[in-house]
Parts: sequence; C-alpha cells; structure tokens
Amino acid sequence: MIWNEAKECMSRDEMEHLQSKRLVKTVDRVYHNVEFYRKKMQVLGIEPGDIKGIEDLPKLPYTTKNDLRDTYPFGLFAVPQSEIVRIHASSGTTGKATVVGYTRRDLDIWNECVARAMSQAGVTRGDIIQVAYGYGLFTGGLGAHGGAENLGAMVVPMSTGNTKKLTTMMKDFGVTAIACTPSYLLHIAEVLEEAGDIPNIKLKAAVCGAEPWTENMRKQIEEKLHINAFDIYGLSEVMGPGVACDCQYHKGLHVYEDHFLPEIINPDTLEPMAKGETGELVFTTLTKEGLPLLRYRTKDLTSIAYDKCECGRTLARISRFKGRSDDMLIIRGVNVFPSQIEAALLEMGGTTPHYMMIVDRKNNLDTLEIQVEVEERFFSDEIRELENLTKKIGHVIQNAIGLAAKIKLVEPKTLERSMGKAVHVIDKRKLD
Ligand code: DLL
Repeated sequence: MIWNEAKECMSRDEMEHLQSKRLVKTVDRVYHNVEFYRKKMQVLGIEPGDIKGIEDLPKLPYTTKNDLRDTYPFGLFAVPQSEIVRIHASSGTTGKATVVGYTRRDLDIWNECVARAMSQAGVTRGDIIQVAYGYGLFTGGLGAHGGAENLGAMVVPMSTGNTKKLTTMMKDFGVTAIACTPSYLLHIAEVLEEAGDIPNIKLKAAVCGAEPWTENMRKQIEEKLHINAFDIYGLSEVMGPGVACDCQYHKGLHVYEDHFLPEIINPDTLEPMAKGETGELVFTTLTKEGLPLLRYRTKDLTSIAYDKCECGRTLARISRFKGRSDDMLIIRGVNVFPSQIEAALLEMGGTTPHYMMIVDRKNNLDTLEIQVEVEERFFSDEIRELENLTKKIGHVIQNAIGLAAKIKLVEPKTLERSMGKAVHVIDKRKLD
C-alpha cells in the first residue's frame, strides 16, 4: 500500500521544484534566526538571495556534529525556546551530548515520516505493534511510537529492558509488528526459539534500524521468525528514525526527499560525488522549524540511486549502509568495517551474526582477535571439526577484510546481547 502517493511518486522535476522552494525558505530562516549560520554564510560571502534552488546547494556551508556540540545546548535552534515542545539528545561516546529540539509542526512531520516508513513495511491501523527501541532521550522509542500511532496501529510501548515480558505480551496480545534494533530482534528470536514459542506468535513485520546490519542478517531474521523485516534509517540531528526506509523490494531505502535533501560527498575533499558513487551522506532539512540544518555531514557511507523503484515510488534510494566513516578501524594500516565481518560470517553459514572484534597492540603491532559464536552442534563434534571451522572462518574473514585475524570460537549465547545499538568492537589501543 502506498500511504502518500502524492508525495512519494512525483516526477523528478516536480520533486526538485518542491525542494528548491523549500530550500530557499530554509536558508532564509537560518540566516535570519541562527547566528551560527549567518556568520558562516557571511564568511563565505553569500546572502540568502544567492540561493535560488537546489543547484546552489554546493555554495552553502556544511554542518557537523561538532558544530552542535560547540553551540550546546540550544545554540542552533531557529525558534524561541517557547516554541520547542520536545527535546531529544544523543550522548555519543565522546564529548558533550548533542541536543535536538522540535516544534509541534516538526513532531507532526516526524510522525508522518515514520508512518510512511511503517506503511512501506505493510503496517496498517489493524496492526498491534511493540515498540522496543529505548524510550527517553534516544529518538528511537518516541519516534517509532509517534509514527505508529499516527498510522492508527495499536502501540505497545515496551521500550527495552525486559525481554521475557516482551515475548509474553507478544504471544498474549497477538502482536503483529515490532520496531527495535536488528540485533535486539535476533536476541528476541533466540528467546522465543528457546521457549519453543515461534509457532505461538502472530508477528508478520519488523521495522529495524539504528545500527548497521547486512542483507544476510535481514534474511536470517525473516527466516527465523517467518516475517518480513525492513530497514529504517534516521539520525537524531536530522530528525530521528524515519528519514528513509526500504520497501518490499529491498532495493535501497527510500529517502523522504520532500523533507530531507540528500547529497553524497567525498569525505576527504568535501566535493559532491557523481551520481551512484559511494561517499558520505549529507542532509539539508527542508521543512524543520526547531533545528533546521544545512548540509549536515552524517558520516554514514552510502550511494544514491534516482531511478523509479518497482514499488512505484520515485523517491531517491540510498543503498544499505556500509558503516560510518568513524566506525572504520585502521588495523595494521588496513581499513576495516565491522559490517564486513558480519557479512562474511553470514555468507559462510554455521555461525551467527554475534561476534566481537578485539583490537590491541603488542610490540607496536596491531593485533586482531575475532570471537565468533557458532552453532551448538560444533561443540558436540570432534575437536578436529572445531579446528577445521576455525581455519575456515579465518580464511573467509581474511578474504573479506584483507587481514589475518586470530579466530576464537565461542559457544552460542556467550557474547553479551544488546537491547540498543550493538557493540562489536573493543579497541584496547584507545585505552593506552
Ligand atoms: O539511531 C535514529 C533511529 C532510531 C534510526 C531507530 C532508526 C531506528 P542516532 O542515535 O542519532 O539516531 O544514530 C544515528 O545510527 O548516523 C547511523 O550511523 C546509524 N543508523 C541509524 N539507522 C541505521 C540503519 C538513531 N538503518 C546513526 N542502518 C546514523 C545503518 C543506521 N545505520
């Protein structure tokens, strides 16, 4: 079902016309209401009148997470505090929190975008949906909640923290959809499997995001739970979940371009990249009132396709994320993304996507150990079987990342499960 055909199926010309109109308004608004942008534009010698449409986008300054930190807490807000009705914040691992603010209209648009995403996943007003992202300052819980309510579904606001209660309610209420991180959904699947409860649930769809995951992991979730799983993307600075989501064809995530204008840039030169090339995703918000952002550098690496999707949507599609440029590890000079390990393990079979990379430094040389959970049956086999599997995983991973790693097989369910964003790396080099 297409929830909003008028906005999702317009021609490229119509979309660009709408984006241009909205960009001009946004630039005008930030120039007059946000000192940070006025100064940045003055330094570049541009005035709002110089921006006539999206073709002028490259003239505008970039915004980074550090700019939000430097203006902490409310320095980039474009409306008086009395018009802000909600705050969210992301803590990040370093530095101060970044605080984001929403006007009532911002919340309405957010709810609409998440409703569009859930509708792409087949969720309707007849569904019962458990929201199992964390509620609170993180945008996942309240963001998914607002969208599901907007759609008219019956929302069960689980948050994270009590998987047993979640699975019990899933059975008792006949829950048909769930929104949570993909790693948490895998854990939920394990708990259901262990209790023999998979036949007793009515789940049909999952809307998962907030962390990178591979196509194979998506398929594994679908097979384990007999559901359709969808990939929802977003980031708190730009809005929260619901900036983009994939449809039933899973050929990339449709960006809600009428609200968020995407670009791909080369993260080193900051030059825009040619259509279809992989680089850093950058967003300019087109309708936000509370915290409008010009050319926000997400650090997420992807590419954009503009051809029409089989589902009928004409919205630009971003490809599944490879990772964040700041998730990339440099080990012995080689660039490694944790998602490469997950992809290799799942392709091989016999393993789960649960792994932990432990990076250390001995005698000035980087070391990499990868702990991999393997299926129970391998531990009941002869020791030789385990040794063979260790070797095989070593080869597969070396092929994938171009580096030899020490492989340590661990029994099922030994690695800690996360209910929020999964942690796959312990970098002891940073602790020096
Ligand atoms: O994670 C918002 C969100 C909540 C999205 C629930 C989807 C579902 P932040 O905490 O600000 O916001 O983190 C944003 O998470 O820049 C990506 O690196 C990563 N991320 C989010 N969704 C995906 C996804 C929320 N589907 C950061 N695939 C982003 C890969 C994702 N990475």
